[in-house]
Amino acid sequence: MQQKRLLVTSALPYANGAIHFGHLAGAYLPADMYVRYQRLKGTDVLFIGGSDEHGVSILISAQKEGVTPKDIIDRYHELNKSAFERVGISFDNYSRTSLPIHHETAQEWFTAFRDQNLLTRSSEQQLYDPEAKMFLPDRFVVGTCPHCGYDRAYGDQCENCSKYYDQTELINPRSLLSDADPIVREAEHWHFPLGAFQEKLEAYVASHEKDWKENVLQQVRSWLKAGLSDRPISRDLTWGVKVPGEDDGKVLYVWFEAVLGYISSTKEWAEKSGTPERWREYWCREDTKYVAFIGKDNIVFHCLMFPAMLMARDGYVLPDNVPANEFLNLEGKKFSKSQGWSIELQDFLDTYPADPLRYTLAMNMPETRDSDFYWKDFQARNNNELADILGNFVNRTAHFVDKHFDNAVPEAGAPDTVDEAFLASFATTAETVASNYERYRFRDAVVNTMNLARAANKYFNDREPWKTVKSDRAVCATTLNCSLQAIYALSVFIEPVLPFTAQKLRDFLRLPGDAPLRWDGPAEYRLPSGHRLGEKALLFEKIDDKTVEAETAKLGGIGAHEEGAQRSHPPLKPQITIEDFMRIDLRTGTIREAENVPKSNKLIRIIVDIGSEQRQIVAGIAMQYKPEDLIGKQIIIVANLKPATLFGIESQGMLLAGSTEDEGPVILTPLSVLSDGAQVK
Ligand code: B3M
Ligand code: ZN
Repeated sequence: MQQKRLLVTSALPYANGAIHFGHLAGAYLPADMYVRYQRLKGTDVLFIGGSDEHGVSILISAQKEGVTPKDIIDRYHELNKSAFERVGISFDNYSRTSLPIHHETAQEWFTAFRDQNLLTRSSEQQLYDPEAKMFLPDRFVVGTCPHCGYDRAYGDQCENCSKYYDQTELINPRSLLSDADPIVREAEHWHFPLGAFQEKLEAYVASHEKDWKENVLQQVRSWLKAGLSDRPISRDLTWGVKVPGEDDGKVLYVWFEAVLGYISSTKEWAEKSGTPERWREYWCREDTKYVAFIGKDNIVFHCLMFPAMLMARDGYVLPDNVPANEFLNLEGKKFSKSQGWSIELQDFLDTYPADPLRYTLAMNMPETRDSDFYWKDFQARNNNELADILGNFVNRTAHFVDKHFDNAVPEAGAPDTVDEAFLASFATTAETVASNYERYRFRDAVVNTMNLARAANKYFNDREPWKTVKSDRAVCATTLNCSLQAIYALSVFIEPVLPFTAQKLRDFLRLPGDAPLRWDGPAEYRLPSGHRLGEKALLFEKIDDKTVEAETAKLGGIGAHEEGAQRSHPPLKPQITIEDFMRIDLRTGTIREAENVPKSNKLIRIIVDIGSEQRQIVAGIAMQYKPEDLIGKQIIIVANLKPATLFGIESQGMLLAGSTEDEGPVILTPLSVLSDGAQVK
């Protein structure tokens, strides 16, 4: 099937917080780069986004601040919309799920499913927080994983072993809303028969075995392997899209309606453009290709749940690809607003231009594994790459043409082989970079784009126009002509990653009306001799060490101490007696062996010598420690804990470690070495 048009969506961010670099690098920048590249290719492309304005997290943000959910979503929708604009994310439409058009769309889908007799209404057991007086959503309850014993597992999925389960299966569940013990209560809910789509979804995923990213396939396969089951699609809440035909107080589960937000945003776009039916072209035609950009935590909803819904409706396109990214961290640690370990986009853009940020994030895009933003790296990319290579080449050329050729394109003489090879490299760059974008390899695309700027700089140096201007003016004119052609080529190729700079280059070139703003322009078109150029603009300003040091020092500082931003520790447990404590047998022991537990990214198996015997312990510390660094360390263990089996390995005790929501676990060790087996009291 010949592809006629392209539909691109980016995850709809919850409108209860400001988007940060991590979000940008995950689902927005790659989508925007892809879309800008496709526009240059002449593809009919529509880029859809919007705010996700329902869900419990928004309700909770409102409760915390003592304002209405509407206050929250209005604030963050505007904030994020403008942040996206400032950083150049070129949505064709940025909608909101609180709009009537979305409520109607979501309700229409629900009703259609119900009328098809696809949905079932049945009661299920759910955890209820008697203090907060509400049923607990999966992400607001933690407990011990029923499969691997990890003790901070969420209500839907364990971060340690990646298994899925029902929240009522958690051992020792704790509510994150209050310190009350949750109780199990019955609630009636509508269910979508995801299980009935198992085979169709398997075939769908199998058909993308070659073109989907490995990280995506892995997650999806593990779901399919576990077997899909019916999913509740309603919730007992007051904030959300009302379930049609139900009393107040029942809303559609946020994920069920949020993915439909892509469709309602497209409808809104079609209405605004005066062609209200055109949304169907993008959603209901076989010759549309649909690509959904998301972060890794949204994979299941976009690769299984949403496709099943689209299949059930018939006649809708399915995502052709879901190029989910991993996470971006900040200077080696997770983004955490409450600890001040974050950089807000709006604040950043008040001081720095967008393009160097886009470039830095693209060069560190978490395409296959988690990656980091470092201020030092940002400075180096800006100064040594953008300013010293791209900026320098453009500046030198512009300056030279202005000084010696009256700021017009010099007439090219007969090009020699070097000139020819240089001009021919534009077509090669176009091809290489295009193939990177087509395969969602954003970092490679940018590396190969910059390689042309590198080659251009080298060309300028090798040709030494400052010498030929005196010795052979015709050769000099050819050099400058080719250099200006390269600036035109760059103005096209950098557009996806550096759109603001690309515009500056076009302004400088005062591109003639017939100059194609197209991906294959540089391979075909040449600026005519005698064409007058515009004024050269400063492209990149260097960032000094002091600035970077000050920015780095800010992290974890202000914000961390602001009101309401303190780290929230779990509440203290009820008092115990000394006798209670003495029942716990704590001993010192030295780690003799350590190895990663196969197939787990969190667990390490250690052998600890506690004097009288050796103990095997499985501990969730693999993200923080390498096995080889543990050997020989003296630690403290709970020696009389009933053994438990984790990943098929018996764990005979527990080591002591401290942690918070964002730090650790950090292993606790004696201040000076004792003999092994010493009692700890
Ligand atoms: N708002 C979750 C998130 O931001 C959610 C994405 C919806 S995409 C339809 O991670
Ligand atoms: Zn687990």
